[in-house]
Order: sequence, then C-alpha cells, then structure tokens
Amino acid sequence: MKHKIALEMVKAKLPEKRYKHSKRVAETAVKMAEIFKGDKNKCFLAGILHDFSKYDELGEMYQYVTKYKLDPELLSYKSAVLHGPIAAVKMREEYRVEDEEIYQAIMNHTSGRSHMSLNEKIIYVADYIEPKRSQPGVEAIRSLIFDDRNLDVAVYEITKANMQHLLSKDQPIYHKTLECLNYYNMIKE
Ligand code: DGI
Ligand code: FE
Ligand code: FE
Repeated sequence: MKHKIALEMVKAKLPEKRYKHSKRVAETAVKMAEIFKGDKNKCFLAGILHDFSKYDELGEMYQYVTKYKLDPELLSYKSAVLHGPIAAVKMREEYRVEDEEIYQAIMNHTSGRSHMSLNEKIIYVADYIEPKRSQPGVEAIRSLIFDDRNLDVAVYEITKANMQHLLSKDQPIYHKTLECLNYYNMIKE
C-alpha cells in the first residue's frame, strides 16, 4: 500500500486526534527504524494503520473474531486489546496489505508478545513514546531508545508499566501481555 493512500484512508476513518497520533507513531517508528536498522517502509505503514479499528463497533469486531478465527479470549478484553487484531485482519483481508511483519506489528501493538520481530517491537514502543505521550516514566523510555539504544529493555519497561497500571485497576491480563513481560524480562541486557 502506498503511504499516501494509507494516510488518506486513516484520515477519513478516524477522528482528527487519532489520525494525528497515528502519524506521530509512524514518524517515531521511522526514526527508530533508522537507529535500529529496521524497515522504514514497514514501520511507516504499520504506524499509520495500527489504530485503524480503534473505534470500530464492538458487534462488528466480534464478527471478525469468528470469521477469521481469532483468539476467542480476545472477546473478554473488548476494544482495548481487540482493535489491534481487528485492524490487522482488515488490512490483510480487505486492503491487501500482505506483509506478515506489518500484520503482526498491528496485531500485537497493544499487548506485545514474546519473540517479537524488530519492526514489531518498534511499533510497540513508538506507540508508547510518540512525542505527545506524557504518561509518567515516558521520558525514561525515550532515553532507553534514543540514548541507550536498547529496544528490548524499552519493551520490558513499557510492558511492566502497562501491567502495573492494569493490575492497580483490577483489570485482567491478556496472556500475550504476560508472555511479553516474562520473555523480555529474561532476554533483556
Ligand atoms: O490505542 P492506543 O491508545 O494508542 O494504545 P494501545 O493500543 O496500547 O491501547 C492500550 C490499551 O490496551 C490500554 O487501555 C490498556 C489495554 N491493554 C493492553 N494490554 C492489556 C490491556 N487491557 C487489559 N485488560 N489486559 C491486557 O493485558
Ligand atoms: Fe492502539
Ligand atoms: Fe496507538
């Protein structure tokens, strides 16, 4: 898919704020691709497209879970986690975005998972550190990326912060989120 088409598609579908966030994630991901020798084209596209289904109707999302045999466990997590997998299957099945790495990067951008590919990790981190994000601790993660250049530690710290936040609010933890935490805990450094 051409970048211009992707930008137009997302601009037409999402509210202005979410469109701008998507653009910042794409730009941050491209910057990271330069540092970590990732694929700038894949990073831009996955960044622009990652939140495509953020505001899809829940009923429609449920139909896609059945139709494309996605993990039924996802239904318990509503749009918070589902919007990644739904955007990924829509891009593959309806928009002919056939690249497996872009598919996985969009699919897993909220939960992460173990054994992520380079470009998949870049999207996971770029979503968390794009310039308008201001959650506590984000500056330390930016420094891990742009100063220390340690992608795996950044993935670990983001997953840990996410999980601490979810637990503090008594939210259930999706298995991929937990697997991501454990995997990057063990391989970091
Ligand atoms: O779509 P964004 O706002 O840009 O960011 P995101 O796709 O990372 O969405 C994060 C949301 O996903 C946030 O509300 C927390 C939620 N989430 C991620 N992992 C889990 C989770 N929610 C639950 N309950 N369990 C998880 O394991
Ligand atoms: Fe998202
Ligand atoms: Fe996002």
